[in-house]
Amino acid sequence: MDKQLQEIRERILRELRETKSVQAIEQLRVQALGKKGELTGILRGMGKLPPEERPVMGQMVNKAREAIEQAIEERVTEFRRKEKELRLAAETLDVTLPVEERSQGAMHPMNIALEKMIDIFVGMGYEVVDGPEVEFDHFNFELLNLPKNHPARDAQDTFYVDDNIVLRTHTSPVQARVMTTRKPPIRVICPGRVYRADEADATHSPVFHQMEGLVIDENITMGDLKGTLDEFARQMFGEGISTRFRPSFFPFTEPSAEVDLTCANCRGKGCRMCKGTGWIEVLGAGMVNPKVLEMCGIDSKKYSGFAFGMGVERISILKYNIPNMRLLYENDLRFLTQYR
Ligand code: 2U9
Repeated sequence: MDKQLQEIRERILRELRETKSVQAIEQLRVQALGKKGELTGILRGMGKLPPEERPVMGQMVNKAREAIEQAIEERVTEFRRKEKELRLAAETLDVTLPVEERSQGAMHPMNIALEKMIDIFVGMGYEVVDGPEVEFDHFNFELLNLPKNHPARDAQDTFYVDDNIVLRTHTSPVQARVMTTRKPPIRVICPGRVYRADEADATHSPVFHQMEGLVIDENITMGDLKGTLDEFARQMFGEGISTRFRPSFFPFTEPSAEVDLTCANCRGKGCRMCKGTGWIEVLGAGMVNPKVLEMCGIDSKKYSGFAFGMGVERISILKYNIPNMRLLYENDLRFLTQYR
């Protein structure tokens, strides 16, 4: 029997050295030491031995078992070590390798400017309100004191869908809708796309963007308008930038003003950008025409209000020194990625 034991021990140890996986080791362990294993078989057969030989054989079997278990443990440890080495090698990250160029997105300068414009007025308590771009003549013109035969309506400026429907020429109809559906106090800004039947050139586009604002309450004065726009100018273009009102006319405001801002380029000293004047015309504003208040169902004896309108392209061009409005629409990444 001890020859058999010797043969089993040597064969198992040899096969162990040739195993290629932990599963193969486990199979070998069961084959040698399991309930039906070869060593277990030897132990079962010891009953046939003379009693005085059994303790010696028992010891030999245990020694063989220990040798096989030791060898198995070493083999498994070796496999685990190799596995860990391979995994670490696979997960190793060489941080010195050059990364492939991943182009990042960038916000469009007009969106950057518009977000800032909105933030400034939301910070002053205004609500952002949106409205339809295909708009009734009624809201786009009539309620804004631009009756049917007014020159501002003629076809060269307006895209007509039909006699009563246009592509909105400003975002004023949104304020008109607000005034016909809400009671004062009203404090809204209305950013959005507007359409003019203009030929596209360096400073005009048939589609452009505006942000208008409207405040209706008791005792609203021109001083409130001036103070509001001064604060907007300061927050948008920096300290020392203020407004200058020049008399003007719009049918929907009375009095009306063209509003200049201190030239951000020369801070008012005079330069090429402001044609030496130190001022740049940026927006329009005025006190809401009482007729407009009345047409929108608001008592002009009790309430007054101011309104302003500015072009988002114009604000962006001034803020970012953009030489030509076309750059805003051509989607040239060399231009757009400057604003990361
Ligand atoms: C209502 C009443 C009054 C909005 C106003 C302007 C002056 C103005 C232009 C500036 C440059 C449009 O982007 S632009 O081309 N806008 O000059 N807009 S007051 O006045 C309103 C609006 C709605 C009910």
